[in-house]
Amino acid sequence: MSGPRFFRKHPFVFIVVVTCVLVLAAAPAQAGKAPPSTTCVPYFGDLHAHTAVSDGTGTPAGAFASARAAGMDFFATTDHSMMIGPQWWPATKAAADAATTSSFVGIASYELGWYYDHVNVFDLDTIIPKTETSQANHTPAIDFVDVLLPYPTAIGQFNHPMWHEADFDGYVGWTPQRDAKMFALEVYNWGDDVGDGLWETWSLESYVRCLDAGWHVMPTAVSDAHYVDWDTTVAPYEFRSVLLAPKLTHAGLFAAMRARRGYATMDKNLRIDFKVAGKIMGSSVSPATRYMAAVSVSDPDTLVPGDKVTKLELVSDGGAVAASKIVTGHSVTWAPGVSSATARYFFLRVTTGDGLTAWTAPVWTGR
Ligand SMILES: [Ca+2]
Ligand SMILES: [Zn+2]
Ligand SMILES: [Zn+2]
Repeated sequence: MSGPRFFRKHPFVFIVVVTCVLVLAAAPAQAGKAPPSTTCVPYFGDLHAHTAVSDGTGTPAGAFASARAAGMDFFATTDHSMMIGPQWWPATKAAADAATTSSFVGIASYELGWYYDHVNVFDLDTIIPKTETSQANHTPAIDFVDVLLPYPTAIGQFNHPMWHEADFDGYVGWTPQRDAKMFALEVYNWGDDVGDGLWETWSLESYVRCLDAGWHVMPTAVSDAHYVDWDTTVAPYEFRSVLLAPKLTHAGLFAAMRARRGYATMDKNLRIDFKVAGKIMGSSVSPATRYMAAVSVSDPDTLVPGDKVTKLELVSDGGAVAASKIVTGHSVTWAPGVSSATARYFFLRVTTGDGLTAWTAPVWTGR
């Protein structure tokens, strides 16, 4: 939800406000797009959904309207690139722009597909042609990322990594150039994961495997909806990808993506502020032997017992829990200190009364 709308509904709830200034300075080569504000707000939305433009139903305009009605701040339609075609892309873009206001951003994006592996591409007006015809087209993550390299603004998200258990072939093939192109990994994909009973374990393992392979990605939670209402009104669906941006605009959200500044949550309005050594999630700090973290988590649904925060975990390399704390409350804080001479990253994992609920982007240690 947007700040103003949130205030109208919950005028007395403290809003976690985080500073962006250092993070924006550290974001790769998009300074021209960075908004002038230095204060970040968490914006809640979805970065993966389909319409009848490809293999879903309904129109992009309908998808944006549905997301808005559900209280989302942004929504991306990501129809399959090989089905959008040149005739649909302008119309999809026009629908996204028409839906965009001061309190909502519609994003026209698309999903590049091979047989197993899919990548959503953001901030690119050109459709990169790709086909998905046979299992023979299954290729390692390397080949996915390389098709983005010629397009300076394009950034990608590793989609549903455990679909067919492919897991992007273990994320082998990291290079700095490829790393700069991939900003996110879907840890929660409603369409593909829920119901198999293993998805939480798989998602955690996949996210850690990707981070351990060197990729700088933030986690996202998406619908991958293929039907009308785009899951936005289906109880108890509350998946949200959260982007910490100074402004609710296309440029502001894309800058947040480039800075890996955000988190994945299965609660529609859980607010997380997570810093290490004074730097916000998505940042890199200088290598050290001791790190101080600062955590603030709050949920405005104070009458919902399941939304109470029950556990906070600081997770590091290999998925190891470096520190944890049992808590209880709809608004909690924590300031753990961790000694390590080898850790390459720390991220926060949040459990609520409903179970494992949210993971943040890491703070990287520069190792
Ligand atoms: Ca909530
Ligand atoms: Zn897909
Ligand atoms: Zn999809």
